[in-house]
Amino acid sequence: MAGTLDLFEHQPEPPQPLAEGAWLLRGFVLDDAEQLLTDLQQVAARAPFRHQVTPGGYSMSAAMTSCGDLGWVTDRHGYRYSPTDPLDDQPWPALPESFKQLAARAAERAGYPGFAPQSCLINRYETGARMALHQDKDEQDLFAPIVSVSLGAPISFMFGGPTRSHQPVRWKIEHGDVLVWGGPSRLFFHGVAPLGKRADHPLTGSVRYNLTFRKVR
Ligand code: MD3
Ligand code: FE
Repeated sequence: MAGTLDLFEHQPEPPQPLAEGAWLLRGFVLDDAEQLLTDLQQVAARAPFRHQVTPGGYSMSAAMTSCGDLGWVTDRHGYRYSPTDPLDDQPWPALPESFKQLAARAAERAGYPGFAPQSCLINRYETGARMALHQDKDEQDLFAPIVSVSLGAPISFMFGGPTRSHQPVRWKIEHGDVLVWGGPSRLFFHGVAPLGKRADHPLTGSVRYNLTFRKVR
């Protein structure tokens, strides 16, 4: 028999469709967030956050690092996936067990069973940091979904369409939310509005982290 208090317990929300193949799992990682943040700090202790430079010569406002078999890098020569960290030419830190489990569980919940990421790109946003509208197309496998996990301060996520001319829709994305992108939405334009001055979270202060899990090849 369920006790009265069970009525008030956290119920997992059903996945919310954002576009064909794209799902928002609100609060999906709330129970795992502290473990994920601890493991994230371990990764960053080995492969520090850095502001990478785009081929056009601009320094990115979001600081990044990676873990897994491949990491996403950019410099004057272009965007690519690299098995080693250009800062020390050593392999990236391994994917923490908590990361792997979470990515697979979220993908499965959104209808993509058997997801085994090769790469986790970790973005760190501080006040004013943003990400301009872009497509993710540096991966060879465009059938595998991308799983994105938001931790810390909330942000306004911009979700466009298959071409740059589609007016983006803004979604407020909060700590614990997971987004899964597969099918047609895999190549949709997206970006992040500048992190607000008042953005705040008890676990991270004014910082927001985003993890994106990818199968690359
Ligand atoms: C839609 N990161 O790292 S996550 C990125 O919040 C990136 O740090 C943003 O865009 C961030 O490339 C957005 C949400 C996201 C990630 C991948 C997508 C949305 C996506 C791939 C295809 C379509
Ligand atoms: Fe992206």
